[in-house]
Amino acid sequence: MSEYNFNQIEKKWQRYWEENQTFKARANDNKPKYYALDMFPYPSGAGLHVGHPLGYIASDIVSRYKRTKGYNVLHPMGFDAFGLPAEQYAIQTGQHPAITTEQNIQRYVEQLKNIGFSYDWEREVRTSDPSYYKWTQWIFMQLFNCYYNYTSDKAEPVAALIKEFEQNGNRNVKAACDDDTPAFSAAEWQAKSELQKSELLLKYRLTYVAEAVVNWCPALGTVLANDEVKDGLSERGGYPVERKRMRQWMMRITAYAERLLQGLEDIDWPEPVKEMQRNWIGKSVGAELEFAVEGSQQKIEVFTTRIDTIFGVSFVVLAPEHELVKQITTDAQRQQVEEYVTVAKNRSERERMTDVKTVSGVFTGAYAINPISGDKVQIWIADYVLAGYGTGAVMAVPGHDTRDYAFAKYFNLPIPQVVEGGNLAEEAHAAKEGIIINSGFLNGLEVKTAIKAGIARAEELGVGRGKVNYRMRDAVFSRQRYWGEPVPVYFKDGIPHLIKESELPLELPKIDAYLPTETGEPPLGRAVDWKYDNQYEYELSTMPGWAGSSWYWYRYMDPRNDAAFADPEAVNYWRNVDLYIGGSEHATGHLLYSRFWNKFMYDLGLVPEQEPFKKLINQGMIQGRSNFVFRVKDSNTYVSFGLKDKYDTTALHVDVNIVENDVLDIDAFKNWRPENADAEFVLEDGKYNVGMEIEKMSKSKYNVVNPDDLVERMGADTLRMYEMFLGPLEQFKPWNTNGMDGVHKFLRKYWRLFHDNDGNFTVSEEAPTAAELKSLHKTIKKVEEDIERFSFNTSVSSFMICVNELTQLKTNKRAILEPLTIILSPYAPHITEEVWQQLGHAQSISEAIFPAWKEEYLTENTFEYPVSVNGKVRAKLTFAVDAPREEMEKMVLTDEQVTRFLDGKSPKKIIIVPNKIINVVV
Ligand code: ANZ
Repeated sequence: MSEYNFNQIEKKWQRYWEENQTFKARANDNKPKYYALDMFPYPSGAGLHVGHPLGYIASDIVSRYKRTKGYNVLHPMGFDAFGLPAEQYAIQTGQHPAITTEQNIQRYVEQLKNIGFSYDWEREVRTSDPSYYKWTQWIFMQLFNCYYNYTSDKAEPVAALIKEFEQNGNRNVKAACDDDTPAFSAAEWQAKSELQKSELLLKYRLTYVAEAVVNWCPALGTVLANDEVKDGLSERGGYPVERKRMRQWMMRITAYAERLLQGLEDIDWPEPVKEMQRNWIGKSVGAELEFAVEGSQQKIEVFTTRIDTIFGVSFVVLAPEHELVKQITTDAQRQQVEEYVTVAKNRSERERMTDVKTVSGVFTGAYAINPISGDKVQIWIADYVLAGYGTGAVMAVPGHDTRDYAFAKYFNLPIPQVVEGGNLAEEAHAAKEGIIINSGFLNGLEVKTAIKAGIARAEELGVGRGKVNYRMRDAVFSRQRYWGEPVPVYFKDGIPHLIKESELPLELPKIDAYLPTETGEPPLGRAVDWKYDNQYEYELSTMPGWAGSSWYWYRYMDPRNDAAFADPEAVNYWRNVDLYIGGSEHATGHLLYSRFWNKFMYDLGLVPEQEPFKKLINQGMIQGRSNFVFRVKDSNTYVSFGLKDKYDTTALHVDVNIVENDVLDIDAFKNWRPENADAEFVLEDGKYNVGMEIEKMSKSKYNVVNPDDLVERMGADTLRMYEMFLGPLEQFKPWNTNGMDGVHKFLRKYWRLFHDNDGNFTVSEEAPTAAELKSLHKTIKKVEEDIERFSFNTSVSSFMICVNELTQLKTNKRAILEPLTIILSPYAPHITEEVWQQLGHAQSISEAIFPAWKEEYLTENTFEYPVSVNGKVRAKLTFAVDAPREEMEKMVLTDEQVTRFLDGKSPKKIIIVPNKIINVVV
C-alpha cells in the first residue's frame, strides 16, 4: 500500500477493534482507573451533525491518551432513549416509540462507529430498556422508603421514622418535611387511620405524591419541570405553559440543598455552572418574623434577610395567593382584591420574578403591627411577592429595597428614613453594606451586628427566629406521558404502595394510541387489564426524562447485572467519573438531579463517592455557516453576492453542501429543487459567489453538515483532528468545511514520512540527529502538557509543525517516527494503527506506552557545520555549540572527506563562523 487510502485503513481498523475487543474495560487492580464519560445523547431522528461529536472526540483523545499512560480506562456510550420526540412521532403515525427509538439508535451507533471512538460498546445502555429501567424504578423505591434526617444529616429508612412516631410522636424528629406538617404525639399517631398515617408519611418521604402548582403544558399534555420551561414556553416545541394545581409525584431534592451547595467546593467544574447551581439552590440566611394583624388573632409571618431594617418597615405585602388574604381583606376592598388575585394567578412565577417594570398591587384594608417598633402599617397584596418563596409575605422597607421603593413611590406610601444622614433611597441602595442604623437599640451598629441583634430581640420577644431559606423547590417527578418509566406504585384505598421488588421491572403496557384518555387521564389509562393483583390501579403517570440519566454512569460499570444496579465490587473499583464532557444546557437539570441521586445512593452505602463527576467540561457549540443566494424580486434570476445591491433581491438559504469556498455549484443548484431548473444567473468573473452568515446549525437553514459525508471524503482521522483544530474545546465556533483540507494534507505528509519516492514503506534504523530529537521531544512535551490541560487545538498545531520539520530534515528514522506515531494516535487512531502495524508491531497501538520527553534534547547543544574547502562544501561535521576552537580545527583536519580535498597540503587558514560554517582555505 503506498497511497494514503484512508477509507480502506479506517474500515480495517474499526473492524479490528471490534473483533479484538480492543477497548473492552475490565477491573484491574494493577492499574489506576480512569473513567471518561460523555453525556449520553437522546437519539433524535435527524442523526448526528458535525457539532455533536466535538465533545466525544475530546473525551476519546483523553481516553486513548490515558491508556498509553498506563491507566485502566472506562469509556462507554449509551442512549438516553425515553423522551418526547419519539412519542410525538408515535402520536402522529401510530408507530410504537420503541421502534423509532431503535431505528434512531442504530443510526447513531453507525455514525459513531464511523468516527472511530474507543468505546467499550459491550457496555452500551439504553434507559428505555426494561432491564435498565428496572433499576431506575428500584432507586425510586429506595427514595420512597427513605426520609431525610437532619440530625444524622442523611437519608434513613422510613421504617425507623415510624418506630420513632410510635414511641415519641414527631417531637424530637428533625427531618426534611412539608411546611404544613403538624406536630403530633405518640398517642395521636397511634390513633390515626392507615390513610392518615400514609398522608403524614408522604410529608417526609424523599419521593411523595402531593398537590402542587405545576407547569402544565396543554399542547404536550404534560407537566414540565422548571428547567424545561423557558420564558413561559416549553423548551421542547415552544408551547405555552400554564400554572395548574395537580396531584403529582415529587422529589424532595430540597432536603439535600445544603449538601448540594457545599459539594460544589469539592469538584472541578466550570465556575459558571457552579454559579448557576448556587443561584438555583439560592441559599439565603435571614429571619422569620411575625406581624400581628390589627383587630384579629391572625399573624403574618414574613421572611427577611434584613431584620436590621425593621425600623424602616412602612407596609407589609402578601402574595396574592397567600391564605390570609381572604380572611383579612375588608369588605370595602374585597372586590378590588379579588379581581387582582384572578389576574395575578395567570402569571407564571418566572414572569412575576423577572418583571421589575410594572408596579401593581392592592390595599387589603387591614393593618399589621410591627413586632419590634409597635408601628401600625398597611397590608397590601402584590404579585412581586411570590407565594412559593419564604413565607409568601414580606415586610417592605422602601428606604432600602428597590422593589419596595418603586412600590411605595407608585402608591404614595411612606418612605421612612432608616439611614443616618438622609432618607434618599438611592443613596441607601448605593451604601448597601456598612450602613449605620439610626433606630432604637440598633442605633450605631453595623449591618451584620445589627442583624444578629435584631434576631436576638425577636427571639426574646417570641416573635421570630433565625431562618435559612433555599430558593430551590422540590422537583415535580410526574409526566402525563407514555414513553417514560412507569412508576412502580399502585393505589389501595387511596394509599400509594410500592410493588414488590421481585416484580420489577414494571413494564410499559401496550396501548392503542399514545394520547390521554377521554376522561383526561394519562395515556397509561388506556391500557386494558393493567391492574396490580388484577384489582388495584397503578400510577398512570410516568417518570420524567431526567430519571434514567440521574444514575446511568453506574450502570456502565456493570451493565448486564440482573441482581443489582451494578455489582458493589465494580462500583468500588470505578467509583466516579473522572472526566465528564457535555453541553452547558444541563447546568440546573441533569447535573443537579444526578448529584442529588448520587448523594442519596451514597447515604445508603450503595456508592463510595459523594460527587458523581469530578471534572466537568462543557464543550462549546459548533454553529452553522449558512450560505445565501440572492434572487431578484419576482424573477428566477440570481445575482452573485458582489452585485446584489444593484438589484432588488431577497436572500435565500442555499444548501451548504452545493457550495465550495463560497462559490455556488450552479449545476447542483439547478438540480437541488425543481423550480431552480431554469434559474438564470448574473455572475462575477464567471462565478456565482454566495453570501455567508453564522447561525445555529439546523435543517431549516440548510447549513447542517453531516459527519458521514466528511468521513467518506477525507476520513475520520481528518475529521477528528479538524474538529479539535477549530479552536478551544469550550468555545462556540462556526463550522467551515473548507479548512478541513489543510488537516488532511497534514496527515498525507505524515504518511509520506514513512514512504520512499516509489511509495514503499521504509524506515531507517539509523540513530537520530540532534535536530530530529529536538523536534520530536518538544512535540511530546507540548502534546502531553496540552492534553493534561484539555487544550486540543494547540496539540494539532504542534503536530503540524513537527511533521513539517521532519519533512524538511528528510527524517525516516524509526527512533523518531515511532514515538511520534504513539503521541499522534489519540488524535488520529486509524492511520497510526496502520503505520504501527507496518512498523512491525503485532499489538494495537493502544497498548503502546506514551514516550517520555527528555530535557537534554530540547536545548540546542550541538550544531551540524557544513565544512567547505576553498569555498566548496565537502563535508558535514557536528560539534557541541561550546566546543573549543582548537578541538574543532583538529577534528576538521583529521576528517577523511576534508583531507581528500587538501591534496596533502596544510591549510593556510581555517575560518570558523560559530553555528554557521567552517571554511578551510588551502
Ligand atoms: C426586608 C428587606 C429589606 C429585604 C431590605 C431585603 C432588603 P433572598 O436574598 O432572595 O432570599 N422576600 C422575602 N420573601 C419574598 C417572597 N416570597 N417574594 C418576594 N420577595 C420576598 O431575598 C430575601 C428578601 O426578599 C427578604 O428580605 C424580603 O425582603 C424579600 F433592605 O425583607 B427583605
